[in-house]
Amino acid sequence: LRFLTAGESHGPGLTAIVEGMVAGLPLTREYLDRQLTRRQGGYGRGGRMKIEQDQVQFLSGVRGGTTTGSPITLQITNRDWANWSEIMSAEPGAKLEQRVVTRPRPGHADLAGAIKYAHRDMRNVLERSSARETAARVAVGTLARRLLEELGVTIHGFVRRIGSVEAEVGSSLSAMEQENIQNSQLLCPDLKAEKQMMQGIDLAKEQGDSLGGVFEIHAYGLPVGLGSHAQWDRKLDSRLAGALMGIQAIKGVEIGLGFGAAEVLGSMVHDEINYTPEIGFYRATNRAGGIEGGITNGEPVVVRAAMKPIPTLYKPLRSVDLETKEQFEASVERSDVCAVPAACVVGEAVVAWELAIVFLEKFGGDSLQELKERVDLWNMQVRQV
Ligand code: EPS
Repeated sequence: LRFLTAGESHGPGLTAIVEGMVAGLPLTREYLDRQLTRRQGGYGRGGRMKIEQDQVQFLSGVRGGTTTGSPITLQITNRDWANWSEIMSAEPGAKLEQRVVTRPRPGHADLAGAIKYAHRDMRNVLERSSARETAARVAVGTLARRLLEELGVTIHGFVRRIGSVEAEVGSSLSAMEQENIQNSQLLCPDLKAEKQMMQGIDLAKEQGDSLGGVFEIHAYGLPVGLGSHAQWDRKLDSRLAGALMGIQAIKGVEIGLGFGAAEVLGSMVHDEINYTPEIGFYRATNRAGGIEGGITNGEPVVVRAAMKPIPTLYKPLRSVDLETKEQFEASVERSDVCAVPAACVVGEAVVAWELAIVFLEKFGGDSLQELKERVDLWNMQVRQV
């Protein structure tokens, strides 16, 4: 299972090609669009999201609402393209000079990217480094989510922290917390914390600043045995960390107790092993976050990721012009103040993708039916261990 995305933030749109998805998976545009809409939302988003209305078009690989096993091409149109078609045109006559960027934003890919690719116009970098690209990754990850659903796995993401405000959340989400997340503009299960988070975002906006935070993702219903201890790049935690770090603005990833495990004694970290004939092996706690030795242990997978504040600020930060070499104080026209809820939806998608990969790695199969039969057989065998 693999994919690539292409597309610029103000180009005609985003494209992804997915290779290796099983045949026979029921799939609708609406299913993908629901996640795209979730990604566009969240308190703290800027003006661009009022322009876009992300929807997927299938250009290949799906017929009559079912995958065929052929490569799936997904396309999402940028509505803002209408305002940029001459500036972003592929033709030699494009009006590039109209929106040349020579003033790099600290914290963005602008300057390092321009130096690396020898660009005098940093738009050539920022158009691709923009988090707009994550719309395509959500579409791709949602294909995986659909597959996981068929295998009895559900993915739940929520915002744990915005700036200095942390939500109080149990180690596994209650039905009430899941409902709160669905109704929250910040995907936050703790409604009291949500209010304070919103105040924090309002304050940052007033001050022309931005705010980051932490989101957390739980995956329920995973069998024992996904991933492997046998090689570094087959460890599920390694894969998840890489996928989450690959989301724009993510600066840290934790699994289970994460960094907290480094602060306490081993007896406070490891999960004791229990057994009953009805359940089989299980743990009373889940500090490991469902993964031991890079392999799922049957408990929910729990991961967190930290997002830095968005580097596009109204508040001037000092920088140096690429052409004149003069120092200036950056000013911008349009930006999100906080995009942690959006990043959380992207996080759910990339986690779903990595889980689908380890499922297919272990069980293989070219059709959904074949895969399901193999997973069912495995689950039966595990209960008899
Ligand atoms: C982004 C800047 C903003 C965000 C954008 C990411 O776009 P614009 O420059 O057009 O105002 O809205 O995010 C998206 C477009 C999106 O779909 O999430 C950036 O510089 O990374």
